[in-house]
Amino acid sequence: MTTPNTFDLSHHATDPFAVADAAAAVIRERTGGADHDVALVLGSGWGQTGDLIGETLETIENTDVPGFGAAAVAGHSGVMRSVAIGDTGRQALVYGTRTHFYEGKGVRAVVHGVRTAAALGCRSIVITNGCGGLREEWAPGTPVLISDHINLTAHSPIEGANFVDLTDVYSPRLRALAKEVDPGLDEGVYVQFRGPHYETPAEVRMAKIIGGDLVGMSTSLEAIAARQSGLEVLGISLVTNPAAGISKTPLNHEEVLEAGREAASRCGRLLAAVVGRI
Ligand code: 8IG
Repeated sequence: MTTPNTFDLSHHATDPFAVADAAAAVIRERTGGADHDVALVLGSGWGQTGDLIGETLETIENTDVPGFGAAAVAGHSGVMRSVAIGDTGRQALVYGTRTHFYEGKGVRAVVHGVRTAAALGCRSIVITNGCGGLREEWAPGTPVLISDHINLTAHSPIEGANFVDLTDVYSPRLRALAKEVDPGLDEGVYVQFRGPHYETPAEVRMAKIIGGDLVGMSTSLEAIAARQSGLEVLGISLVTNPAAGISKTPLNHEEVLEAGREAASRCGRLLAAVVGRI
């Protein structure tokens, strides 16, 4: 026998996929073994939209599920729900909140919901967020399909030499489906900053120069993890405010919540229709 290794670098002592399996097992048990083939992450402004997908069959406190924590953002809900998808007989797993990278819990915590969805058997995931818009024509309350992203966190959810292809992170098939449902939808490139502070006007100008249309603090790390797990990804941003320097007024979180309330019906109908046909 070798000497016990007392120098336990605990981060590597845990397998994040094993924790996702444990989480999926709890969700499966709480939902009577139901099949879930799509998951949704409801970001800022999207909180009420889950109800339009269908009847909530089960509500599970995040804190009851291995690896999940309570909601850290005002307006987010610290529960996940199993929702009937219309009358299709299928169910969606709807996360009422997410862990943000800026919480400092590490990237594994950020993508745990995505990995749990994959462990549960989901084939696709709809990742939503509230964000700042770089195009003046996108008034607060405009939903925009994410066509691609620029990850400025300098982190990846993938550990080790696993070179995941990100050519079509945001599924062209699902974007086309969303446009069939709502032909007025625009597309844009999402730039993930670390946050939790908003950008300076100079950073917003930079985001535009490097090809961005939307700025936010989530989604791209989750989308990368989803692709690693083979999930098809639909990303939708709700422009809740013009990014700093695009408008004259300072940013505040109340404006974000208000834009969400106003856009709830368009966004809810969009999510419900897409999930019903996914
Ligand atoms: I809601 O303007 C929301 N989230 N980084 N910038 C960034 N994140 C956001 C913004 C924004 N609005």
